Amino acid sequence: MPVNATFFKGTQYVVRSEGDRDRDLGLLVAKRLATQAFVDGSVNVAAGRPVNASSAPDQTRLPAKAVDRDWSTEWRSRPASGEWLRVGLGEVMPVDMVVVRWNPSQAARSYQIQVADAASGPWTTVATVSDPTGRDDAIDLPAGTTARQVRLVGGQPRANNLTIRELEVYSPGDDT
Ligand SMILES: [Ca+2]
Repeated sequence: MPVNATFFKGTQYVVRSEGDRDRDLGLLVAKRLATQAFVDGSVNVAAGRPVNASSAPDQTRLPAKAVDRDWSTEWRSRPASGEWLRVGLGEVMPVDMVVVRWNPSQAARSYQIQVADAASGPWTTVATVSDPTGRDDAIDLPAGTTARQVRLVGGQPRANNLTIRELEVYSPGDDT
C-alpha cells in the first residue's frame, strides 16, 4: 500500500513513498529528522563541511550547494556514469545514516555510499542503492561504521545529470 510519510524539518518537508521498502525508509527519515538533536542527539555532520566532486560544470550548482542545508540549491554533475560527490567530516567519527535528497528529475539509477577513515582513502562501500526512490533516500549504514569522509558514487543518471539538493550524514550522539 502506498504510504506518504510527512515530517517536519525547519519549516516543513516530506518523503513521499510507495511500497514497503520506501515506506520503511520514509518512516525512518521521519523518525530521525523529527528527533535529531533533540532526542537521540543525531547531527548532520556534513552540513557546511568541505566538499568536492568529480565534476561541476554549472557554476550555479557547485558541490558546496549540496551541504548548505538549503533545499533550493543543488550540485549538478556532468552527464556521465561514475560521477561522485564527497564530503570531509574533519575527523573520524561514527556515522549511522546518510540521507540523499535528489532533484527528482536528475537522480541516479543506482549509486553507492562509500566511507574512508583517512583523507586519502582507501574507500569502503557501505551501501549500494540499486533501486532509489529518486526523491529522498535514507540509507542506514552498517553498525559500527566510522568515517572521516563520505562519498556518493553515482551510476547511470536517470536523465542527463546527477543533481543532489542535499547530502546529509548523520552521526549518533555521544550517548549511543
Ligand atoms: Ca542545497
